[in-house]
Amino acid sequence: MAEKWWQKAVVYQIYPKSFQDSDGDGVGDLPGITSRLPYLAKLGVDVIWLSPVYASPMDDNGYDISDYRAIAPVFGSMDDFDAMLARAHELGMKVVMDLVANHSSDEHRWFKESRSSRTNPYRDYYYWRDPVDGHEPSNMGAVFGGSIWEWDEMTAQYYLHCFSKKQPDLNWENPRVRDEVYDLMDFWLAKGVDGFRMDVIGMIAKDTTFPSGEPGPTGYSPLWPLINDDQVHVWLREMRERVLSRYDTMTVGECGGATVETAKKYANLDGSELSMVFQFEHVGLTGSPERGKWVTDKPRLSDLKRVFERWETGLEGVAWNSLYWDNHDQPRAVSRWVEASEENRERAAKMLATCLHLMKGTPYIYQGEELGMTNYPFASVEECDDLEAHDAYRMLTQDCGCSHEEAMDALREICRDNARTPMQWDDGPEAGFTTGAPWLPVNPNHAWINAAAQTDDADSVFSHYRRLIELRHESEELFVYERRLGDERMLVVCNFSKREVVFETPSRYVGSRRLANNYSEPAESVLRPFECFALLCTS
Ligand code: TEU
Repeated sequence: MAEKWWQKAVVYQIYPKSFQDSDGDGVGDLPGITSRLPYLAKLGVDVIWLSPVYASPMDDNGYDISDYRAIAPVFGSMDDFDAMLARAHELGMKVVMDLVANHSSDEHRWFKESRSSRTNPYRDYYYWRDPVDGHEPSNMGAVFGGSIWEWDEMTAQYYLHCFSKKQPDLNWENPRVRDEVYDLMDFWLAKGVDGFRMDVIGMIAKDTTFPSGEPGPTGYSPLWPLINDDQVHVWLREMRERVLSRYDTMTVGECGGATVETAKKYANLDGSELSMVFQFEHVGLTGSPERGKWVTDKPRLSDLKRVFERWETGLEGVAWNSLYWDNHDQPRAVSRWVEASEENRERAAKMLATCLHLMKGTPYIYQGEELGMTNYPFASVEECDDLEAHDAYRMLTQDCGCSHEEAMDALREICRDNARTPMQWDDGPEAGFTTGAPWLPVNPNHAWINAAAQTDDADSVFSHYRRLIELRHESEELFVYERRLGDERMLVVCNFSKREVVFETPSRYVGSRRLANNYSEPAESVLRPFECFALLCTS
């Protein structure tokens, strides 16, 4: 099966709120992103994954969408989006958007209609249920705390929300909901967007009997048994047939519960569903039944190796892996996966990059990971913005009996705000991110961890990522083979690209006879555009 473009690509995730502010309001925006695209082109990435920029009340920083076809004014205008997309394409980079279709905002027109009356045509766009014995219909807990059910006085029923109560779940059982989603996907693809990262797409199919389970320390039962792992594939195949099949897209599904077996369906190389999935086995290696992910343990290397070994061999030849250490929901890679002092931080960051980028699959770089950016030293939960962090602090101190410091240790280790502090561009005020007051504090270590200090330093973390990306591309651009006859060996090297490509001559051929070359002088360690030569030696 011919390789797809996204199998050779490296993806860079931008969290718009924290990437680059252009108007001094302290919040990143689309013109800011556009101004930094040359930086990404220098890094060499092929695809940008843009976290949501749609209209939103920002209860969950844009993962609560109130209009799927409008840009949030804080990020700019649709013209700003179009300019960013055009510039990215000019620089040879594709752009995939974040499709958040498991739920909308409670401020979306659909939900306002749905909650207005039990007979409203939009009522079944969401899940509404009567009380059971005067209580919530079931005892499952939401990801951001409390019940998955919220009482709505207007029509005296509960509505379902697996995340915050401002994120009501869309009812995918309703074909009109699916039609709406496919239409909005078409809207963005027709604008030239190159695909989607699909937020919690593994959760769109649910056990609509809404069972209860064994309550945990919070008094609620775990959410995950709600997921219907079979039906989701039916709807993804329908999505493929109705929309995706008409475009050359890359799609990556966030599938927290995916296993190697289900990923063979989600990410099958036959193109029937998605290009790839984000699985959560490695990022879920730490945690406890009582505290969930809010622990300070480091993952064991033996466990980490086992996870990647299983996914690399398990999908080989059948489906395609994504490869990632962090994203906007995870702590910073170099703070999370190793115990690195500042003295070893850069070395550790390069090691993590090398380990991940040379595996088989599509690697993802989260903004700032290429600089070795670290977690933030949050002193109090008030310094955190994320609704999940605030819920976690309450759960740890009230349900788990943790002290303030124990709770803060957990937040400093694992909270999502670690990844959301502003991008560190230089050692100047607010790290060059904004001329105003940043929405989240800039890490003080921007004084020495910043892009300006690294982009022209061959030994920097940035340059290491750049070489790894080149390496991935080179393997797509070099045609190298060796022939043997008795003691004689001939190495034939051909650069099929117009780019300079790093190439180290194998030691046995150093100093050997050079023939069939198309440049007069031998290459040092870089092949020039379309360079070819053969080396002849007697072993
Ligand atoms: O995250 C889904 C998800 O897995 C969440 O449970 C999240 O990872 C959380 O931190 C786990 O403790 C997606 C988005 O990536 C996230 O930013 C949103 O908050 C969430 O869905 C709701 O849209």
